[in-house]
Amino acid sequence: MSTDAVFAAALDTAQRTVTSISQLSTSATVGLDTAYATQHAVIARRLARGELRTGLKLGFTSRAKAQQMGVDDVIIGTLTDAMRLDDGAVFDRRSAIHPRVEPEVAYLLGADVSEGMTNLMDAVAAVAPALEIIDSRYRDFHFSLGDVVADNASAAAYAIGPWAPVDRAGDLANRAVRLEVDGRISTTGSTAAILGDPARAVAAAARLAVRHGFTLRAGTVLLAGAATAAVPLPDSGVVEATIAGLGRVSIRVLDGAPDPDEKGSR
Ligand code: 0L1
Ligand code: MG
Repeated sequence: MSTDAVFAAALDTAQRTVTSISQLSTSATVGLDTAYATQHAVIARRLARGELRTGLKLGFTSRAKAQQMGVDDVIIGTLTDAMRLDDGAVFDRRSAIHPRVEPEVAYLLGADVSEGMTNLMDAVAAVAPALEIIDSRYRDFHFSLGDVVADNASAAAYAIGPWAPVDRAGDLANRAVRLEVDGRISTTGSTAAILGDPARAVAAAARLAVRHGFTLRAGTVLLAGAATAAVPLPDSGVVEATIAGLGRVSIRVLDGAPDPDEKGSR
């Protein structure tokens, strides 16, 4: 087996068995090419089990987080339908190792993004508030840049609030963001933390897509990045993100299997 296939098998097993593993980089050099090849192999395993691609996510879009990690560029990961939660749906805390949650801005592409496009925002149809649950498969959330890229940018689950047509949503460069747990403010921030303006996420994703073998097609959801630091997911409770003038989105966290009749739950 190739190195990326071996790494992918370890990460895939860690995710499915909800068991953390050691960093790949403790025993090997994990450069960006190997890391993205591993991520693609992890996703190929998920697709082979019947999952469908739904979108892409960016990570390290805030200067503070990038500096904290000692990196100077954003990273990209893949979303699938198995990670998607309906707005208000239940997330089973036991399906993740040490989950954290982030309030984000999501874009929906209405057209394919092609290399010749001058204004990439022309490809965006709608925008929405979103929640992302991240869950590093590495012990104690410790990783190198290569480790986290290989681990699909820690992607675990996401929920999207009501979509607004992008031309009606207005300028999202500096909107207040609030994350609440059971109605109590957990953290606050601004959409400006996302690349200075979340609208820059589409161009960033397009650049990374060309370099690392992703495609931005019509229907793709793009999680633009976190507007605040990630917060540990509570064992139970309602987690809600609000973006001023855009709307809100929530999930209900349960420490156990949700009622199987509950739509959009996992
Ligand atoms: O979505 C994110 O910003 C996470 C990127 C990966 C880094 C992390 O797990 O904190
Ligand atoms: Mg995120």
